[in-house]
Amino acid sequence: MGVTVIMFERELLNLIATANSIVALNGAGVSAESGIPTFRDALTGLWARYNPEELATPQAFGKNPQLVSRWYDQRRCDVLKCMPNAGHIALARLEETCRQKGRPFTLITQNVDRLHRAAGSQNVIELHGNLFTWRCIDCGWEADESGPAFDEHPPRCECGGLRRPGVVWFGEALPGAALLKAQRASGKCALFMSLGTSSVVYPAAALVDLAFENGAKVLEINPEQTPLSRRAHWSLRGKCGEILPDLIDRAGS
Ligand code: BV8
Ligand code: ZN
Repeated sequence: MGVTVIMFERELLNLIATANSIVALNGAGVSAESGIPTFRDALTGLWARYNPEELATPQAFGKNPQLVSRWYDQRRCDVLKCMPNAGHIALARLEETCRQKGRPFTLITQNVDRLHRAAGSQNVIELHGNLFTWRCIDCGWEADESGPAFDEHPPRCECGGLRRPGVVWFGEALPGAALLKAQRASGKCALFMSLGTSSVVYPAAALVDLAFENGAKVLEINPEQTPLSRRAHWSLRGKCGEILPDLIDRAGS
């Protein structure tokens, strides 16, 4: 496992074990150890010449629906072959322990791969949608697509409209109810864990401010420094799939 033995401060372990409310905000780094490229490096191979922020927009879909549909369908099929990793499983375990003790635990994810659900997490807020829900841009048709790759791009609806992935593109509003639920939980928690995210995509990256304002303690886990690192009470350099199971075990929660 190669986990650097990190002397978790007693206070952090105690907080995980007793905090009356915990929020975890996850980014692509949590799924990296399941073999899913993080958002910044999602563009490998044939996609290398594109910038994700250019492909993940309504304008890109309007301009080149075939290309954008192909990219999302490729990611959907790639994710179908992936399994939750030890980080996802540790978070599902923490949620269950908190539930048994009547302590609210809210998992907010920016990820679109649904691996938290696959790991058994129940209370998951998907801020940016997911790769599996596709909808018609004209008639509102919507369905979960977990089958093989589409044979036409973009898939065409019976009404003649084009079908798009149910993700939130740059420039699109996040689902109102999901964002409100995430903001409420972040503003009330005693411990906010920022896990595997570059903390640069908004408004998700602003949730931690609500936690700080409420006097919460903030933990970050990321192999790299982020704009949050200096502000967090604990910023652990390492992989979620390695640190989270160890941390949650030691907290005995
Ligand atoms: C909106 C779905 C307005 C699509 C995604 C201020 C306020 C509001 C908006 C803005 C603002 N400033 C700028 C904006 C605009 C924009 C934005 O934030 N731009 C950024 C780039 C500056 N925000 C928006 O457009 C949002 N919409 O605000 O609309 C509005 C309001 C009303 C009406 C109309 C409009 C929409 C944002 C959502 C975009 N969609 N995803 C898709 O997936 O294709 S975001 C995308 O980035 C993914 O969801 C991804 O999860 C997310 C965030 O990135 P990360 O998860 O952090 O991933 P990243 O690759 O960046 O980093 C991975 C990290 O993991 C790294 O730090 C790495 O070190 C670490 N790591 C790697 N391995 C591991 C690890 N960590 C731990 N363990 C490991 N093993
Ligand atoms: Zn339709």
